[in-house]
Amino acid sequence: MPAKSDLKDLIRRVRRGDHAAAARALSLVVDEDESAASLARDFFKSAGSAQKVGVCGPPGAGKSTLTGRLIGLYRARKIPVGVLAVDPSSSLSGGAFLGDRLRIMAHATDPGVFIRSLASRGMVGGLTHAIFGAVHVLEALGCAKIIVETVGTGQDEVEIASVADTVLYVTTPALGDEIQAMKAGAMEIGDVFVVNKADLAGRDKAVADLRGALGLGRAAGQAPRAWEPPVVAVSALSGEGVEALGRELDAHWAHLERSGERRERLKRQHRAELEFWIQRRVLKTALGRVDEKALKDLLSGKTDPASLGAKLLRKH
Ligand SMILES: Nc1nc2c(ncn2[C@@H]2O[C@H](COP(=O)(O)OP(=O)(O)OP(=O)(O)O)[C@@H](O)[C@H]2O)c(=O)[nH]1
Ligand SMILES: [Mg+2]
Repeated sequence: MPAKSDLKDLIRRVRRGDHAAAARALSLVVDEDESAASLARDFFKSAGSAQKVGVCGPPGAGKSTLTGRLIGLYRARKIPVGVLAVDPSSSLSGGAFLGDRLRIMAHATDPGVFIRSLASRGMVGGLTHAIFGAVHVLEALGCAKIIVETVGTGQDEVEIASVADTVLYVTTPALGDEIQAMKAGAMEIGDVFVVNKADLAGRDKAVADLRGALGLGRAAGQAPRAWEPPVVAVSALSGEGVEALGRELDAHWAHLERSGERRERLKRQHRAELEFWIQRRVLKTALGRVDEKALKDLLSGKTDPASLGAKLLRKH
């Protein structure tokens, strides 16, 4: 565990934009090192300073390739960018991750880009907890845009919505027929939709289908929404449409600010972060109280799981 003065120095270095310090701080925060509490406390002061763009969608849709393009777009504008590649299905940061990282490797030596992978540690809410912590480190580092890429199983999409300000949902023409069957959840959480691989056949139909599906989600007579999620055709491979996508992401950020929704979303994010913290702490504490005696009492019929569970939760 690092000494207190080292931690202060670490915080100072992160705030000056030192990438090596950020990498170290991130490990401490994500691994929940004893010292992480003081780091996390300091970094939280920067919460809300960046636009967090969550990139989700089915496997192979081109999320990583597109993330590489977005990094390029922001860097052309000299904006410091943070990238978190999140893989809830993996407990190791190898394999698929490395593939992903290769695609964004072109930016790895750019001092304005900080890239990090996060893998699940097999705990309830563990990953989301880690994402929040990591995001705050990147905010303290000075990243004005933070891209969080996840693999898209339903559950993770919901989780990304609790972390991101702008949810970018990526699909492709090849997935056209599946748009109808797309989970309602995905439709609801997307702020900007991308039909990627627009260089392939079927792009116009896919865009039209998606637009239709989004329109159908609205009940007749309902007032127009303050934000109509745009559908942008993009080829992450060639770069076509990426500028237009960048404009939509900016427009959404401006909309959030103008409408007051940015604060509402931040509030929601803070609530989720707090809830995950409590969930993990309560679980860890209460489960730690399950001992031999507790099991013996259950075996002998002296008590039952509900009564004992309630008692273990109350115990100080
Ligand atoms: N033709 C075409 N291929 C693309 C495009 N974008 C990505 N690809 C290819 O699609 C494949 C998957 O791309 P990724 O960027 O890894 O997709 P992903 O969504 O990150 O994949 P997972 O992280 O595994 O879910 C790769 O072979 C890419 O080269 C595109 O715009 N057009
Ligand atoms: Mg990927």
